[in-house]
Amino acid sequence: VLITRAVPERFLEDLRQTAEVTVYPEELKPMTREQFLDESKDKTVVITMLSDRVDQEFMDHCPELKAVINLAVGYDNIDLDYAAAKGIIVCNTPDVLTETTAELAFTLMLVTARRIIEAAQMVQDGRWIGWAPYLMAGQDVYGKTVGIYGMGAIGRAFARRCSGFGMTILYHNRSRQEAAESELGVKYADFDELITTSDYVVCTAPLTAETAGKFNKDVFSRMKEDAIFINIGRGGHVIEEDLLHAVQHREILAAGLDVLAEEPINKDHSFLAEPNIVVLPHIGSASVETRDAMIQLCVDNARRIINGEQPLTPVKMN
Ligand code: 8YV
Repeated sequence: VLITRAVPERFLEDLRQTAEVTVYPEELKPMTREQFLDESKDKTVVITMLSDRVDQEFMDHCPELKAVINLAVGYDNIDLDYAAAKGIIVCNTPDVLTETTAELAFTLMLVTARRIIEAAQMVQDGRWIGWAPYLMAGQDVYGKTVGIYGMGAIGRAFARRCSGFGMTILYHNRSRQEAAESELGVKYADFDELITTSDYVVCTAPLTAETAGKFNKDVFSRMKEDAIFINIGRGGHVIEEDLLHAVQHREILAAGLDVLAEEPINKDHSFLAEPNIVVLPHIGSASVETRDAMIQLCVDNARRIINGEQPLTPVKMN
């Protein structure tokens, strides 16, 4: 088994009883493509991160490969069709990160609405010299309309939090979610209604060919001018220059982004010069409890596959 990023040794004790385990020692730095190819070529199972591209070249390069286990619920870094064609199992980490990721989405909504980063920065910079009625005045979240794009597990967990804030909750999803409608009181909207009537538009969807570039110039220009756009799905849903233009030209009020098209970004990225764009370093599922659970789930999947048992969380192949 290869694990492509450093994880605490305590998770590996059981796995080491059944398999030879190699752990890439870096915590933050991804493997280079060459290292990834080279280290994986004789492995049976590879535990991957989103930054590891599991494509045809990779799978052809690893003749022993039985399974790829992604430390994430998303798996847009993996060519699923090719894995299916080669009989390679793909696993992910659903469920264990749902609440934590919904919590981060809600945090981003509050933080952008109430200008928390800007306000804290003002104090830190010594620019807080007095009180004024509209000093760092943001806008309310309570009682507003939220439009959730993607009503999967994270979308539903996010909707539950919105009900506590007395919000009108719209959602758009490729299929209607009747159970969520009756349980959570959310209302299905077509995409156009979602973007034109919501005060907060929140993207929680997985990235697919269908959703790539979905949030573009035309969409931002049709949002309310006080709308705030939140993205905790994937950066690929957004045409970033269109979002920048929309915020700069006040077509929408602000954006809170946990995910970007290319990650990481450096400090010269044009988003960072905009006080109304808050960027986080992809920390949706980053609580210690959740990361522990995700790592444990990956390791349990690996052990079961090595022992010839059914994995716990295989991704459905078409
Ligand atoms: C991952 C994520 O934890 O689960 C996902 O799809 O985006 C995050 O929760 C992170 O990207 C590490 O791979």
